[in-house]
Amino acid sequence: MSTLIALTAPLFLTSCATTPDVAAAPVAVATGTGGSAAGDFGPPVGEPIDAVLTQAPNVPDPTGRTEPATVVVELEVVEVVKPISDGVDYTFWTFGGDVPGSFIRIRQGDTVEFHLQNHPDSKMPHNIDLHAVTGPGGGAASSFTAPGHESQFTFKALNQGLYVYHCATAPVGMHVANGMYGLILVEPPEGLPPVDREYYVMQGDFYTVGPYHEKGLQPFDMQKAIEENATYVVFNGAEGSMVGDKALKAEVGETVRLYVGNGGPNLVSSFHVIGEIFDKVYYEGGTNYQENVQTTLIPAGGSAMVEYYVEAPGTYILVDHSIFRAFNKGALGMMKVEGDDALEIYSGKEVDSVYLAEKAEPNSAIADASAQLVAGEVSRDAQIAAGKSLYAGTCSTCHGGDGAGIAGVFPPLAGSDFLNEDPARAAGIVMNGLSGPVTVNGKEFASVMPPMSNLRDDEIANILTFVYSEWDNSGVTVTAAEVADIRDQTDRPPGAAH
Ligand code: HEC
Ligand SMILES: [Cu+2]
Repeated sequence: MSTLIALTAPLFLTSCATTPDVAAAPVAVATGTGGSAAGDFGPPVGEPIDAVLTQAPNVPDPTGRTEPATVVVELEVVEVVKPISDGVDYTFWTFGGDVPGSFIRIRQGDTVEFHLQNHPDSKMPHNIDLHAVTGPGGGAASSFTAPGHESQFTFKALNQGLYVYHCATAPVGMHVANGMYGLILVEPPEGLPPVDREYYVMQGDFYTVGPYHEKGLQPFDMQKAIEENATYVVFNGAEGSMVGDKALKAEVGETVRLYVGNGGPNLVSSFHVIGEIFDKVYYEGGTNYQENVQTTLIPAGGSAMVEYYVEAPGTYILVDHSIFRAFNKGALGMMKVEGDDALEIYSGKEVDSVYLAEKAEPNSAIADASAQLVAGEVSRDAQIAAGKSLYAGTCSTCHGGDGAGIAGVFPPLAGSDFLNEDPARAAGIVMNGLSGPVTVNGKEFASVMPPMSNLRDDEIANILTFVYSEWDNSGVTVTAAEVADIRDQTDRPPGAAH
């Protein structure tokens, strides 16, 4: 191991506005190959360059430089309230206004003059630890910044690679849990091989007082965070950040590179794209790559670059393959690929809506109903529209898209005397399941319906209001409050969520 890198100025220990002359300081590197020994460490050439920062999923253009430069990075910490899911708000602490923080792109050998600003409205002091920095604390000691202040420090990027940065102000876990992380790419001197599309995807786990999908502003739950019991696991700061209109895009015949990070604070990501094989994975964000990979591990506080060529059109699903996180905590995104069918490679139907449940399509209807509910009152029309999507994803597998069921196996919901007799009982069945025998329209069923324990009260209310509005059913409206009452009255079966 060659680790003998001597930077003469003690720049990481001081928190001051004057910048020691890092660029001019001699860099002594051990002889050897690779790592920080193989670089382009000449003095910065030309005028200082202002870094272009981007918000996920966008990535700045390649630096395109063949010589090291001084790069000025200005990053502002802002504390913002934003949705983490439909109808669920969270107070994020951000580098640059969004989670993950702004993407920073530099070249190995660059001298980075880093300015960290903390917005005057912030409640907390913050700092930054960049894993791309060689020096104690990765910049943290030099960048402690009170609200309304700015700090400055300078570092030379000795190692190429894709690095996480994060806040390291105590309590560190809490700052990271609130979204304080992002990626900095240090290109190799010759640049990375060109690709057609580059995207920035970063996973994070979040801990809220209310359970998954409980509406309203949700505070951070320290105890859940300590127990690593995540309420949400999401890409790019929110459930649904990359679905529907916001899906990543590519065309058949293009090469795609994803810069994937994991902010944690706790969980390791088993990053996978359903329907694609990674042609190359620069595992752990380093220099070497592995080929033909299905799922790559991304450590908390780590990264990977994954590359693939897209041969067939359709929707590809990005997940954390710890799969409950994808379907029940939010770790699901999409890449939509357009182009001519490649039937010799894949002949089949588009995204399977049964597999993906209500996540298959963008859900403005579900978002709308959630927003109305949070605002005070949700209209019957909004409930029906949301319930329709939820039904398609949750109930149609068994009861059919038309509510007809399957004779002898799944009872009908269309014109069901049993359903129409007692809406409260129907709500109880959805949350707790049902084990036969049960007689519907004169026919006996002796089967088992599992509890739909992923559904919250408002979702059950919307589904039932939809079901009752269709197929000659009674037309009653079921409210979230009514469902909540029923939940309070029933004993929850063991293992049921919520
Ligand atoms: C995995 C298959 C499955 C799914 C998914 C499912 N059900 Fe059922 N459901 C059944 C079965 C089987 C029965 C009959 C159980 C029995 O025999 O006791 C049933 C019975 C019912 C009944 C009472 C009988 C009737 O037809 O009126 C209602 C109401 C009902 N389901 C509603 C729903 C709703 C609403 C959803 C979606 C939230 C749903 N079910 C999802 C399998 C399912
Ligand atoms: Cu912080």
